[in-house]
Amino acid sequence: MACRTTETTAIDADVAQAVYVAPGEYDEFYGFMSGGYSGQLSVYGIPSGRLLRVIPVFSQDPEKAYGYSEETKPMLMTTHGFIPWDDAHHPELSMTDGVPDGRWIFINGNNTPRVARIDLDSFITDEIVEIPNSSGNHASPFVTPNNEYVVAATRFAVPVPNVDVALSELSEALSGTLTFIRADVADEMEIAFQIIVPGFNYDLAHSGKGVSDGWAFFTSYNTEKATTLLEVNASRNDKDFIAAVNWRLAEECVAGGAGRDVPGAYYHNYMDDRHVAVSEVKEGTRMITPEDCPGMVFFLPTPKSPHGVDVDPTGEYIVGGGKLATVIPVHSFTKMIAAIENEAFETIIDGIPVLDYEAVLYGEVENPGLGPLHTEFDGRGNAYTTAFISSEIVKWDIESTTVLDRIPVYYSVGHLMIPGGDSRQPYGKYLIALNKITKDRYLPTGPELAHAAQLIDISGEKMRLLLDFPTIGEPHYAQAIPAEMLIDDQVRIYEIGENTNPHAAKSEAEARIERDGNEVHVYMTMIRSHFAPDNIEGIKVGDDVYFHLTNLEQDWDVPHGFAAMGMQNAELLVMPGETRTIRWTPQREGIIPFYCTDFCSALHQEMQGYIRVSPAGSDVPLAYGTAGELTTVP
Ligand SMILES: [Cu+2]
Repeated sequence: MACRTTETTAIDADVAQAVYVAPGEYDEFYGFMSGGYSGQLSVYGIPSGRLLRVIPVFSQDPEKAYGYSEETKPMLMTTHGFIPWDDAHHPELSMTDGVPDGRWIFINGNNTPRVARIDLDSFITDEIVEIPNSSGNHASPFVTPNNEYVVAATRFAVPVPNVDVALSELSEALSGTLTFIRADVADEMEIAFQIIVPGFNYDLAHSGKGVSDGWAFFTSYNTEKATTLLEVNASRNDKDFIAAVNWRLAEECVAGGAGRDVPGAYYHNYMDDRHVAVSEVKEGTRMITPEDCPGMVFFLPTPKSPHGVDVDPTGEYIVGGGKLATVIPVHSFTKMIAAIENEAFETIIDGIPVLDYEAVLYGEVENPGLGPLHTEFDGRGNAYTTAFISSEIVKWDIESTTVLDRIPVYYSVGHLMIPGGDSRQPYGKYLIALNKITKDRYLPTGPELAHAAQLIDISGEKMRLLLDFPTIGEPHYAQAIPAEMLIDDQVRIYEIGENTNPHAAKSEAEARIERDGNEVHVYMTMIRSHFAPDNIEGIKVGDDVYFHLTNLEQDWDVPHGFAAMGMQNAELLVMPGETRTIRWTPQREGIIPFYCTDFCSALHQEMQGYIRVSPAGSDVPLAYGTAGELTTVP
C-alpha cells in the first residue's frame, strides 16, 4: 500500500521534541476534555496528549463502579428518576479573581439539565445539582470570577412551568430561563435564582471579568421562536442577540424581594463526609423577570445565529461567534455601558432593551473563515477563533481586529482551548483544537472514527501544528491548568481511622455478616492479598446481599477490586482506607467464587474466596471465616 501523503504531515523536525515527555517525566499541564455523549470527563497530559484518567460524571463506569456502588448511585438521581447518562459539553475550572484556582472543575449535563462539580484533589465527581425550568443545558457551567455562580441557560425553550401545550400553540408558550447556581461552597450548590427571558434558544455563555466583572453574557439563536425545521426557520433573522446580564444587580433585586417563588423540585446530590452520596430534593426556585429588576438584562444584536460568546482577559471585548456570519463581531463593554446610559435602544422585547448594534460594536473581524464558533485569548492581545466550515483556526489582533495568521485543522473544529484562555491570565503557550471529524487522520476503526484534539504551538508569531491525539467521546470544550497547581494536593490514601462509612469494617476483627430477613450484609475487608472473610455460606437464592468492602491498605496506589460470578452490575474498586458497597441477588444455587479485580501484589491471583449459595428456604446457617473454623451467625 502506498503511504498517505498530505501536506498536513509536513511538520518541522523539532516538533517531536516539543511534545515529547520522556518516560517518567510529567506533563506541563493537566488537560480536561469533555466526554460529550459519554457523559464523562477525561484527563490528558499536555503537551504529550497521554490519557491519564477518565472521570465518570453523568455515567456509570464499571471500571470504578461509579453509578454502580450503593455509595455513588444517588449521584445520578434526578426528578426524572435514576439517569445514568448525559451529554457533557463544557468543563470549566473554578476560579479565584478570574484565574483558575485548581480546586474544582465543573461540567454540564445537557440533556437532563444538571451541573456537576469534580474535586481536583481526588478527580472524583463530588456534587451534581439538577436545573429545574430548563431544557438542553448547553450554556453552562461557566463560572463568575470567584465562583459566586455557575451560570446555565435553556437551549430548548420550554413552558415554565412545563405543562401540556398543543404544539400549534407552543411558540407562544415557550420561555427561556437563565440560571445562576450558587457554587462557591462545596456540597452546597443550589439554584440561587432564575431569570425569565424570551423563549429563544440560549447557546453559550461566559462571565465578565476585570472591567465587566459582575456581568454574564449568553448567546441566543432562534430568536424567530421556530418550533419546527429550525435549519431554515431559525436562520431568518439577520441578527440574534447576546444577552448581557448584570448579575450583581440581579442579586440585589432578589435580596430586595423581587420576583416570585416558583414551585418545582430539583435534586441536589453530593458526597458527604462519609464518602457516601446523598440526594436531597429541594423545592422551588426564585424566579425574576426583567421587569422585576430594570437594568438587569440587555440584548446586544449579534449576527447571525451566534454560537460562542467569549470575553477577553481584560473584560472589555465581548466576541460573538456568528456561525452563519461573515464577520466576527466584537462588542465593547465600555460602549455597552454608554449605550445603556444613553438609552440607545433599537426596541424592547419582553422588558429587555435591545441596544443599538453600532452603539455597542467595537469592530468586526473581516474574513475570519467560514462558520466562526469560538474564541480564546493568549494574554498578549491576540484572539484565536475556530472556523467550523473552513476547518481552520484564525489568529487576530484584538485592538485592530485584523487577521494575523491562520492554520488548517483536521477537521471541522468546534471549540478550542488555550490553557487559561477564557480567564484573566491565559498561559498562552498551547492551543488545542477540538475537532468534530477526523476522516483520514487515524487508522480507520469501522464506521465510527476517533474524535480528536490537535495541539498547536502559539508561542510564536505563526501557529504551528504539533500533535494529533484521539479523545474519549466528543470533545466539546476543554480546560487546562499547570500541573504544578494540582500535583502536591493529590489525595494518596484515605485514613482508615477517619473512615465514617456506616458499613466500614476497619479491621479484620470487625469483619462479619448480618442477616435481616432476606437482606444480608457482608462486612468484608481487603488487604494484600486476601479478603476477610473469604469463605461464606448460608446465602440463599433470592437473598438481597450487600457486600460492604473496606480496603485496609494505607499505601498510595493500592486499590483492591471485588467481583463475584453472576453479580448483576459491576465490580467494586475500593481506594485505600475507603468502604464501597455493591448489591447482589443470587439467582441460582451453587458455589460462587469472588476475587480481586485490580492486580495488587505478587499474590494477587490468590486474592479470592468462595460463597456457598443454597436453595431458597434451605436451613444452611449463615457462617463465615478466613483460614479456620467458620463462625456461625446466631
Ligand atoms: Cu487485590
